[in-house]
Amino acid sequence: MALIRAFETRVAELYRDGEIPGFVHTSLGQEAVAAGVGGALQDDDYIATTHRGHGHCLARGMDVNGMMAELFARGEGLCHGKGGSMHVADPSQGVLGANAIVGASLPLAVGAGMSSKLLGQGRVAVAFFGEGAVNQGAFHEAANLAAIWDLPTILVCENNVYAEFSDSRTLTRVPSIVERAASYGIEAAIVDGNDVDAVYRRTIDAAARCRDGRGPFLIEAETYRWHGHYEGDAQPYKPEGESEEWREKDPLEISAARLLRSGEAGAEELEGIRAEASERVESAIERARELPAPDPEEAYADVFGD
Ligand SMILES: Cc1ncc(C[n+]2csc(CCOP(=O)(O)OP(=O)(O)O)c2C)c(N)n1
Ligand SMILES: [Mg+2]
Repeated sequence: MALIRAFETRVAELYRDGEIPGFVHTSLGQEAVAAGVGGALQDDDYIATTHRGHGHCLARGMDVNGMMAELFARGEGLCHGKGGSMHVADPSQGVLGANAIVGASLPLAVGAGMSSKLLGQGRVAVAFFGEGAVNQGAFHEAANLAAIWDLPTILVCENNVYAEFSDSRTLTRVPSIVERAASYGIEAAIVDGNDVDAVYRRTIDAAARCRDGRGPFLIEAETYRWHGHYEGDAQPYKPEGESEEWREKDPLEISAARLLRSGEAGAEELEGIRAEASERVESAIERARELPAPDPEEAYADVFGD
């Protein structure tokens, strides 16, 4: 969570300052979902994520330097600078990619779950998606197939209240994601998405079910995005005081307080974790700044199967 917080905080600043091109959507405030799920998965499991996917990729162990270089559109980035923030991917880490198409993570994770099942691999596939994506056809087709074929797929809905500039509760007559999962016969549970332990425990259970052949599970993680839909969004649609209320439920502070209370960590150790995360991010930024832009000759490499 500390690494995601440091990464996203600096990415927001670098985007504002014009150092990162394209569009950037940060997951500040949602770190516990990424870390709780990421920590519960095994090394060969899959994830497919969204336009707000930096945290999921980092929690999966993706290389910080390669990710930062990708966001800077450098040739040494994980996708050779062609993907950027919204398409960063690393199949070697089981990351099937961030995705600019809302809802597209779902069919990808269902496909990965299907391959795991057919090959008898015991690998679990996670689809991260927002609550807005539940209004897309892709969610419904994917959920139905995952259910009827008992696929080892965990559907992780990050319910962060908003879809672009709308309160998601105004976009459907059935705002409960758990209820919508039930309509496909998929068991589901709501979890406090700002509590990393709760997310972790729920994912451990869901993954065990998947590996036992008991089919998919949906987790609705209730959380909030601290920033706008994209960096630069002035957020006039958020009611006064709402952001402040959610910032009181900072997932990092919740965990820190718990660790201090239980004596599992001391203040110095926690400070050290944050400092190390910042150092890793700063060093990735320095490195990305020095890297050259991709060679124009490379423009058509890796395109259409080349
Ligand atoms: C198929 C498709 N439709 C619409 C969009 C435009 N769009 C981008 S993000 C977004 C809202 C997504 O909301 P949600 O799923 O809740 O994710 P969040 O941004 O809150 O993480 C929309 C409508 C898109 N990228 N793809
Ligand atoms: Mg949302």
